[in-house]
Order: sequence, then structure tokens, then C-alpha cells
Amino acid sequence: MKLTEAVNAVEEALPLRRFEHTMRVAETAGELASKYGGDADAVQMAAVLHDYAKYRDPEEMLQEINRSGMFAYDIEGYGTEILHAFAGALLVEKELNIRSSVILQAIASHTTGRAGMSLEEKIVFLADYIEPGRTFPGAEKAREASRHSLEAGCLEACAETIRFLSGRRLPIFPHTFEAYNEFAFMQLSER
Ligand code: DGI
Ligand code: FE
Ligand code: FE
Repeated sequence: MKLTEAVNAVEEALPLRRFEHTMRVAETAGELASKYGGDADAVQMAAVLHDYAKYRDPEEMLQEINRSGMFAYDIEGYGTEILHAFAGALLVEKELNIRSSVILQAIASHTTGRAGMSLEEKIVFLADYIEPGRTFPGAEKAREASRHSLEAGCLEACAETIRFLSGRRLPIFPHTFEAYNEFAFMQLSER
């Protein structure tokens, strides 16, 4: 699939505001890829498709995820917000015939992150967090850190997400903690 075809597919799948967010994520991801490297084409494609499943029915997404065997444990209790990332990867493979594991993995981890993210995954994860339309607390700090390194930016994004969720006493997906720890260890070893 060509990038322009992917743009058309998400324009159809998403309301305008979400489509505009998607385009800003793609632009931000492009900037990060030119600064930090990675497969720029894969990064672009993953950024364009990252929220493809955002407006699907949570029950259907959960079924899709459970059927895939992607997780050995039940992820239902972590809430519906994280489902679109995992389901998105499964659905772009199924519906849009995307086969690149680099692209699929970057879509799957864009919400929760995970330990051991590839360069491309880190870029999409961070771009989603710092695109210019993001005004929540922590976005500016993550933007600032991302000028220093990709990992420093990801650390801010993980830390703020954990703060946000724990502040609301919401469950936090283990991948987010694992990603946070990896980036925190890295930061410590640099001091
Ligand atoms: O899809 P976007 O809005 O562009 O951004 P996103 O994919 O990062 O989703 C953000 C939402 O996901 C936000 O409401 C917080 C939620 N979220 C992120 N990580 C976790 C989480 N929710 C739970 N319960 N656990 C997580 O680890
Ligand atoms: Fe998302
Ligand atoms: Fe997004």
C-alpha cells in the first residue's frame, strides 16, 4: 500500500479532528526520524495508521485481540483506551494488507510502549505524545527532552502517563512500567 492510499484509508476511518492529529503525528515522526534515524518509510506509514482502530467497537477489538493470541493473559481489565493500538495492528494487517512487522509493531506499542522498543516504535510512540496539538501537562517537557534524545523523550512520556493514570487510580498496563524502567535505567547510567 502506498502512503497516499493509507492517508485516504484513515481519512475515511477517522473524524476530522483525529485525522488532523494523525497528520501532525506523521509530520513529527518524520522530523524525529530525520534526527534519530530509523526506517523513515516505515515510520511514516506507522504514524499515518497508528490510530486506525480508534473508533472501533471495544468488544470487537477485544475479540480480535483475544483471537490473535497476542497476549497470554486477559487484558480486558486495563480499560478500553489501550485496545485500539493492539487491534489497530491486527486490523491494518487484515484489512489493508500491511505486512511489515516494523510498521505493525509500531502501531501495536504506540499507546502503552513496551521494553525493547525498536527505533521506529520509539519514534511513533513519542511523536503521538509530543505532536504540536498536544497541550496536556508533560507534553512540553517530553518535547524538550526529545531534543536531547529519543529515550529521554520516551521516559517523560512514560512517567507522565503513569502519573496521569495513577492520579485517577486507573490500572496501568505492565508494558508501560517496563518501558518506564528501561528508560529510567538508561538515564541513571548516563549520569
Ligand atoms: O490515541 P491517542 O489519543 O492519540 O493517544 P494514545 O494512543 O496514547 O491513547 C491515550 C489514552 O490511553 C489516554 O486516555 C490514556 C490511555 N492509556 C495509555 N496508557 C495506558 C492507558 N490506559 C490504561 N488504562 N493503561 C495504560 O497503560
Ligand atoms: Fe492512539
Ligand atoms: Fe494518536
